Amino acid sequence: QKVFRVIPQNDEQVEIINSIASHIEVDFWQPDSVTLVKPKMQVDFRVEADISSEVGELLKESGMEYRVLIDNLQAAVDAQFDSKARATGHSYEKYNNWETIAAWTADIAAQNPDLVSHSVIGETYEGRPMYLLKVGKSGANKAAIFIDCGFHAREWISPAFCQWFVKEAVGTYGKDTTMTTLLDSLDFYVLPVVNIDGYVYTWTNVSTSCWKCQLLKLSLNLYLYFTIPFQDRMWRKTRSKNAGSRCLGTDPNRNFNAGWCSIGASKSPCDSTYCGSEPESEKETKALADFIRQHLSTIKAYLTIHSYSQLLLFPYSYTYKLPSHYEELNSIARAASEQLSSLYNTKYTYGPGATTIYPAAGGSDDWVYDQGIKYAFTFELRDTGRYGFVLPESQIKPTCEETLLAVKYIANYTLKHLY
Ligand code: 0X9
Ligand code: ZN
Ligand code: ZN
Repeated sequence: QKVFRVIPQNDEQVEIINSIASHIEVDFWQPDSVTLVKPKMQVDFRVEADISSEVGELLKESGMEYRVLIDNLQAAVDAQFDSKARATGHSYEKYNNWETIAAWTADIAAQNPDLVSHSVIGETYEGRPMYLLKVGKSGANKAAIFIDCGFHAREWISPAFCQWFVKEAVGTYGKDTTMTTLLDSLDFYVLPVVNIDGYVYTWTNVSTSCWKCQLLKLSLNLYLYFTIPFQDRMWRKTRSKNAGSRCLGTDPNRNFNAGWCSIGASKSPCDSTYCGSEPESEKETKALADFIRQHLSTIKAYLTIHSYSQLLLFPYSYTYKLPSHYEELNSIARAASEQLSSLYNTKYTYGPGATTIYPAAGGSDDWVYDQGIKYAFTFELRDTGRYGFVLPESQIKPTCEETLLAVKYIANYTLKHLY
């Protein structure tokens, strides 16, 4: 399979991308759905290897310049496990499967009883407990910061960051003055994986040795409908059943009650940005929203970690209207991006979601902001498309270290500007 990057210059070229997507199986990486493609926008999508030359031809004929971003996705998927520390069990510099992450939440709490506690905020569609870690020195009525990871199943670097954050918190408390102050005065609620069922699904059949595709290739028609080998690793949504459809899952970041399904989201269950049957239709988003509603008086900042494209976004995404705290949010985002870049010179773009990435309703950041949590940010971590969702494990450490600087900046700012 290959990943293409094109920048359609006009509506006509957008139309061509639409027609390619309606004739063959195309997986949109950025934006996440064909309906979001607009002129002048950078578009990354994945197609099967055996039709990729035709796709290339077609793009060329229509005068669209393109780049092959990933020439061999299988090689990139294999290369994501390039960490030297290949031991079994948990590692902060590896992608850990759900079982390992679940065990880690219990272990880290047991090993740091004065700093970390462990609870369950709900259950996923498939019945997995949603573990939440509370990190901070115990104290009376502390303000809190909520951080979640793993909304979108294929964005593996995101859960890796939540684990990294907790490790750094417990490992540098009492050594790093900023971290010590933060944990003395604030609590961090860390939800390491929101969409656990989806995450588990991306771990199944990672290296399908493709006897199924061989069978399916016998019938070209069928083959175009089922892309067996990588679809699993590239899954985005939850895994819930949809009434009246064979397609599974809802996009959890289109499922919140913030301009729900009005823009940049799909009403059809087969799309990767399906908004669900109603706001909070998913058990996972409902559990998250319930927890936040119950802790509205203490939660002062909300950070949700996604990938990829190196962006720091804030409200709104469901409307082009600027949030009332635009100036403050923009300057926080600028300073946090500067902090992040200071380590490895990684360039981040920041701004309101609607203009910086694309308008898309039903996101958790917008919902939380409208609930009165002023400091609401979405991170889109590394990279800008070289590896996309299959970021090699060797980049976990640098990605998490630089992101930590931005997160500490926002946390410290929040602490100094409690409201
Ligand atoms: O589209 C999304 O949900 C996020 N990008 S991703 O590529 N990780 O899927 C961006 C979310 C920005 N915020 C809202 N749309 N509310
Ligand atoms: Zn995402
Ligand atoms: Zn460190």
